[in-house]
Amino acid sequence: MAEEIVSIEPATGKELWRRQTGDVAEAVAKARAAFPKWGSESHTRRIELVRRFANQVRKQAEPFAELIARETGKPLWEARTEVEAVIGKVEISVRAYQERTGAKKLDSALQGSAALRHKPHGVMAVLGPYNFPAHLPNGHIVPALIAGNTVIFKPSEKTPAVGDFLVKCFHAAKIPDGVIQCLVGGPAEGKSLVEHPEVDGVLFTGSARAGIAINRRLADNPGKILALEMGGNNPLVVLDTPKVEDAAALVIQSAFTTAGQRCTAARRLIVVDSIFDTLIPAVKALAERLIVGDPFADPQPFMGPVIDNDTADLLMESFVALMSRGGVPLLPMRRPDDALPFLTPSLLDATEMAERPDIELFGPLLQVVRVPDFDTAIAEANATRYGLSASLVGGTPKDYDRFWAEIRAGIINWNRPTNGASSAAPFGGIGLSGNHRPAAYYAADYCAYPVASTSVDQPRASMGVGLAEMEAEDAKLWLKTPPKVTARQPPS
Ligand code: UN1
Repeated sequence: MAEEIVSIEPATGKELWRRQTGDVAEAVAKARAAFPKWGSESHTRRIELVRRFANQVRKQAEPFAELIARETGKPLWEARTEVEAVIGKVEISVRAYQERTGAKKLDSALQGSAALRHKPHGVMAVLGPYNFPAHLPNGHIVPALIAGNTVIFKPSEKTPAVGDFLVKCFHAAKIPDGVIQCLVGGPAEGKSLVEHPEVDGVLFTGSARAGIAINRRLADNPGKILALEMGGNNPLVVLDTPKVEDAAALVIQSAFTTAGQRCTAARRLIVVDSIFDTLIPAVKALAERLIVGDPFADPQPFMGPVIDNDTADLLMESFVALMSRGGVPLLPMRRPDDALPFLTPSLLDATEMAERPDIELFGPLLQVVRVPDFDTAIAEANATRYGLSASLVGGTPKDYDRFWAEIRAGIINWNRPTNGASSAAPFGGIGLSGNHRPAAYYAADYCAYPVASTSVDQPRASMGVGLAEMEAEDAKLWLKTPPKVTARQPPS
């Protein structure tokens, strides 16, 4: 019997939405059946349709933002920025398709013409996260559709209502039902979608643990395209700066936006000794002033709850576990109501901790490390298996040059937050953060495969070398009906 997925509003604990889990085999058959027609539509037509989708989203921007705020708990002001990002993704993806995967004629030493063009893979499965339940999957869906793939989108089981709304906007734009589908489900549906032999590609955004499991599942299937956008244990390094308040604001934005539920959130604040005693009190003072509250509260909060009670439990336990390993609480994590997942921003000094666990703690928990100098700061920042984002705050242009050169990450900023990465740039990381298939501007690359062709209007060939002499009798026959080819030297 099919199970039900029930979505709970984190801020109230009330049920928001429920639906039976979808049928994977049925969805794949439908996507497969829709592929030949969609894949052979002209690019112009597909682009026209995704632009119509952007218009549909624009028309329903406010109810969409409200649903995102309700289902994720993020403040309404932030949910509105997510809807804007969904709309903005369309033009960025149109441009990216043309610039990265368009068609071009190649200069060729061969006779005839040579061309580079791209083809869609076929049926793509998109597995979405809950922190940006519309924008991040949309960043795979739109490029996949433009390239000519059909798509089955399985939203996170924590944010299925937003997934369903998003897909309805594609259908309202008259993109056929089989071309983009929303498959409601949990890990079991995700697993069978990934493994289904008729699924040609898997585009995943989520935790490293889940991404590694998918990678393992596809080990015998190297032909399936797999894009993994995973997490980070992102460092923010602070050097001397006269602008301490600004530095503190950058720390807060990096660590606590979306209640710390960004893959690019700063998890580790690495501060040189000379500014530590000035910066940390400023960060602490600002963190204490952050309003944590209901997504619809007026005035608006800075951050809402984390996604659910299990996540809140895990984060509270992690804070205590870090303390038991020698972490010193600078600002303890609090949970004002045990029945709801609201958490206050927290800071913990991890300098004296014996072994700092290199894991992604997906919430408002920032670990601080005090270092004597820039050398140690860089070594500390690189002491991770992840490599998504990193920022340097303060210092000189020369310091940033060095930081950029020595830090191992896919996003390296100066005097800017670790998060809020531009959709117009490639978005991905190294190590446990991804598998070298960055999304956003580079999503076009994994949504189509290149095909190189050379062509001439008639068959024209002859053997220039390596033929045995003909027997005399054969030669006579040959002379009666001479072939219409002229001997040519092979090209040098
Ligand atoms: C973030 O930096 O918090 O379009 C996420 C994209 C990126 C996502 C950024 N702009 O995929």
